[in-house]
Amino acid sequence: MSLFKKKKKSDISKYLDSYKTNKSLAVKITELLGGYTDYHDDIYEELLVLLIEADVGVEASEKMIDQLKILVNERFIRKANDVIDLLIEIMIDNYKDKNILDINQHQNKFIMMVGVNGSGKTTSISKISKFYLNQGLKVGLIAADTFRAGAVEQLKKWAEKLGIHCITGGERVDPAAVIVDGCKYYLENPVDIIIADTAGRLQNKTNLMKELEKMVKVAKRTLKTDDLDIWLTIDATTGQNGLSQAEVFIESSKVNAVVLTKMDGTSKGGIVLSINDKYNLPVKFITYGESMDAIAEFDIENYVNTLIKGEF
Ligand SMILES: Nc1nc2c(ncn2[C@@H]2O[C@H](COP(=O)(O)OP(=O)(O)O)[C@@H](O)[C@H]2O)c(=O)[nH]1
Ligand SMILES: [Mg+2]
Repeated sequence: MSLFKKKKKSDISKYLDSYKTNKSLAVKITELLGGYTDYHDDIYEELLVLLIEADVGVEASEKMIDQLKILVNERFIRKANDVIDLLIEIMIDNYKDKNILDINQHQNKFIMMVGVNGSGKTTSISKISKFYLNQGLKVGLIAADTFRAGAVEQLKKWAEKLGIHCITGGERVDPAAVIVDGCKYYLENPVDIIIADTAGRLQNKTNLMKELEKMVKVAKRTLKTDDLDIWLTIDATTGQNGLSQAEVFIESSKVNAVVLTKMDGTSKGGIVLSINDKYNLPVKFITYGESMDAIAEFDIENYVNTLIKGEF
């Protein structure tokens, strides 16, 4: 089997591993629904609490439970298993409805990675680079986190390991200038995908916004395209708190996808549905460990099935 094309089966087992903490949710739902054939309001209330506890978010959970209630009645559903299947169907449909652009079919040229410090930008960039390299694509990096000490070196090291080029401008220089240098370099050299690392400090929100806006503007101008990707890394272990921290990035730049990191940690998993409901953002990749291969393209069907059933 080639390493370059991941088989469905191995993806599934990865998802299973990543979401194993959520098996308890499946068990809890089954236990809750198990003894009933008539689903009254108290049960829906308890189901709502289970979803909120799993990090699905209050609003998204309420919306889904409301839909569930209506459909259980309309379709005369009585068996617990059928209720669970319906909940899965609702979760998948809601996600798909909100993502008109299929991010997995979208061919990207320039990706700017944004997100709070420590959320996993630099590590994810190296994993994503490897993912695309494995598909035979040429990847180039731009080290535009010129703020955090050591950030440029960290990315350079990954680039060396992967055998790819990394444009740097040194530390403490204008990150937009590095972006321009990088885009120019990659225009003149054969590269399919450029990935730019950025600084994630939140201490000065206005500066951060201005800086990100400027980087996007110069990248668009240099590459002569409006079709740029801005991906936001969210640390899954930070749950709803991570989401509110990420809001500043969603406000300041046109984020079009999320890279959900550290799914191997203590994440309760439901966060994907919360991100999607709140911000209409699809999840492009999930990462689940320190190894370079601990990354997978996100698949909503696998995810929801594992979240709710803990199995396939
Ligand atoms: N367990 C685990 N740790 C991760 C994952 N992704 C990143 N990390 C760790 O999180 C820390 C911060 O990552 P880094 O890429 O430097 O974050 P940045 O500040 O956003 O660039 C590092 O110690 C990484 O090894 C992941 O998927 N799982
Ligand atoms: Mg970094």
